[in-house]
Amino acid sequence: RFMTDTKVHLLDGGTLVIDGFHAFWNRGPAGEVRFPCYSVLIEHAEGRYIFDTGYDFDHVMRVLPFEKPIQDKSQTLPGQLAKLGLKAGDINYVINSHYHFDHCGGNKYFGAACTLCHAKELEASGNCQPFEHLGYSDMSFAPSLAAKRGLKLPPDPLLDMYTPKFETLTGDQEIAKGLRLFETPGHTAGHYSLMVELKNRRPMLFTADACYSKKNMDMMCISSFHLDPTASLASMKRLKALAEQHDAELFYSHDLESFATYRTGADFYS
Ligand code: 5PN
Ligand code: ZN
Ligand code: ZN
Repeated sequence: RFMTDTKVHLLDGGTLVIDGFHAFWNRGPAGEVRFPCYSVLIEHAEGRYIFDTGYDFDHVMRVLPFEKPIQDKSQTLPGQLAKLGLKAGDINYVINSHYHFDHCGGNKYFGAACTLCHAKELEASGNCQPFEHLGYSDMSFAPSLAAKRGLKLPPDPLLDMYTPKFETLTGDQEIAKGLRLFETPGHTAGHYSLMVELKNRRPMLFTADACYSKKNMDMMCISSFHLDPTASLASMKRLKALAEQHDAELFYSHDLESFATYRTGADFYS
């Protein structure tokens, strides 16, 4: 590949609903909170990376219809990539922050890519706690682990030809120049957040589910569905410290108000 400045595109993956007591643990208030899911495409001199792959509409309708997914065809990963003149086969690396269904639902499009994640996360997804089963309900990203858990995947032509190659990591890692993964465990066992350095602006720090929204950060209130509340809070504090140390801008995983201010579609960060 020829040298180019790194570009970041945010790929809109639609929205879901959770209860206020899940969005703001032990605080609420109760009531529907609709939030966005999105993927991050990084065009880098060393390859094309996608950080998280959103949710699969059919999976959510089958397993968690109460989360009321709204996702049109243009909000699938093939739809979002097509807007940029790209196909799934153009992606070299998939990075998963963690393996909850709303972050790995589109992995199955990327059979040609190398899949990066924390070693502990891959282990946890194949051997999770009983209260984590809903979070780790979409095992299509790793058909062999699904089989190990005794989960039968619904028929899907995409999966017939899908044998993902995983590369697991531990600790903080610079996976490519200016592309850094930071361990932020607690929400799950092996959760990573991602910092991207760019030429023309402050670094972008993608919290993923270590912090759902700005309001969670401002209130130091964790969201629900966590493995370890104490570790979750420590990771939120770590993200705040990292943002200060690197003068980075925080990008939250599930924040409708913030997402409305993010660049999407053909617009990008560089
Ligand atoms: C959006 C959402 N809904 C349910 C769960 C869950 O059970 O674990 C993680 C999660 C979610 O991110
Ligand atoms: Zn999650
Ligand atoms: Zn999530």
